[in-house]
Amino acid sequence: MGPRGRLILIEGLDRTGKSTQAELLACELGSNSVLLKFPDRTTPVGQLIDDYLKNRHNPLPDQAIHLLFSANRWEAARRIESALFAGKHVILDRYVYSGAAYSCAKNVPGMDMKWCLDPERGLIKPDFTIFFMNNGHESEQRAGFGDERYETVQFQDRVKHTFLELFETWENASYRENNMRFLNVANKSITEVALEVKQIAEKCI
Ligand code: T5A
Ligand code: NA
Repeated sequence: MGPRGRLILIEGLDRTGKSTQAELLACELGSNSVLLKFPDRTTPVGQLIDDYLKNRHNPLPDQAIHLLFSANRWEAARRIESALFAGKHVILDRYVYSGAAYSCAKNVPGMDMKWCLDPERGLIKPDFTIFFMNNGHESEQRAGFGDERYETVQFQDRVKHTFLELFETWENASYRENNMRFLNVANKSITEVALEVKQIAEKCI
């Protein structure tokens, strides 16, 4: 059996170019890689999530949508593990950190960070996480911002804060130092970001 592949996560705020870059990285790595995007809107669970995000009047309780996002990752868990053990690199476009950060940022009583992270326990941990940030409110200028449920400037500010708190409290200093990179994508072209992502990924592979 050859070496296990690496699990590389691209995380970050809305409209920072995660999907664009995850696809470019998967292309770069070629047939030796698999790309998975969360939420995966193609599964039955993913279709419920898609409706919730697109329809602001969807009355699903916050707890229920949170668990659906998590279930959507569990649906893919075996696929991820078998790809890794077949020696393929797996690129993830969002994962458990998005799951906890968005739900927690809603400030719903009882849905604290621990509650939000509990359903994610047991999912395989990324070998490397690249977190996309920008300066303040650039995301709202990007195509499509505002189309979906969580895309307001105020909520995105809270999400950013919650992501940082999550990394600070739930990841140890060693993981933050050795297995994470915060990438400021502000005012950088798609090609510039792609080059940085490629360099980071090459080191971790
Ligand atoms: N969510 C998600 C949860 O609440 N819980 C969870 O567990 C998970 C997994 C949908 C929502 O669900 C929440 C988070 C979200 O609010 P999604 O399906 O990932 O999540 O969201 P998407 O609709 O895919 O959009 P994103 O906000 O994630 O956008 P991306 O992927 O960051 O950005 P991308 O690549 O689609 O680019 C957006 C636009 O910007 C342009 C692109 O061409 C595109 O038009 N662009 C650039 N323009 C200029 N310069 C650059 N460097 C650019 N890079 C991209
Ligand atoms: Na995306």
